[in-house]
Amino acid sequence: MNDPSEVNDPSEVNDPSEGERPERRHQRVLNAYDLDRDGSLNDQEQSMLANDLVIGCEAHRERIIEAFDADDDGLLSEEERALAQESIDAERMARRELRRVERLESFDLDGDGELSEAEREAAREFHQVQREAERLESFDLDGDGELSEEEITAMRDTHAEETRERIRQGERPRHHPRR
Ligand SMILES: [Ca+2]
Ligand SMILES: [Ca+2]
Ligand SMILES: [Ca+2]
Repeated sequence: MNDPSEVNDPSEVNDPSEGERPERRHQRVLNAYDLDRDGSLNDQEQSMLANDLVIGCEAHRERIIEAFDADDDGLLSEEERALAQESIDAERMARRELRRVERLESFDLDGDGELSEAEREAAREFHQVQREAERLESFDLDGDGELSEEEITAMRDTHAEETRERIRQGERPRHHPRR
């Protein structure tokens, strides 16, 4: 059933957060901290990113400890750590499975239980149209049906702030919590 050569599930590519392609995520992070918009991170921008990553890692670690420190000693024992990992992995797989099923429900037009190239293409297009509509709804302030330069700038600022906030919350941290 599973083709072993298919390492990445391409149907995941369109999900805006989970399954985001690493290079796109990298670009999003870069954009979020490139405050002067010169396309790269200077020392100040880099240290801001580094700071936020530390804050995020700490937040993530605290959440994990809160959830899995069964004996309340403020540390995760090997056992508690293993349990935490197991539970996180299980949750991730459950989410992935749910997305897969939802996608099949919407886009598996011939009902063969898989997304063909054409069905994937349709899914991609659908998501693109949907994203575009969402953008307009949120950022087309003068309601002329397109995004002016100012509206695009406002949208970028909003997205950048959201990304920075997510990083500070320790969502999708790039490093595992410290041992
Ligand atoms: Ca910069
Ligand atoms: Ca199909
Ligand atoms: Ca507009």
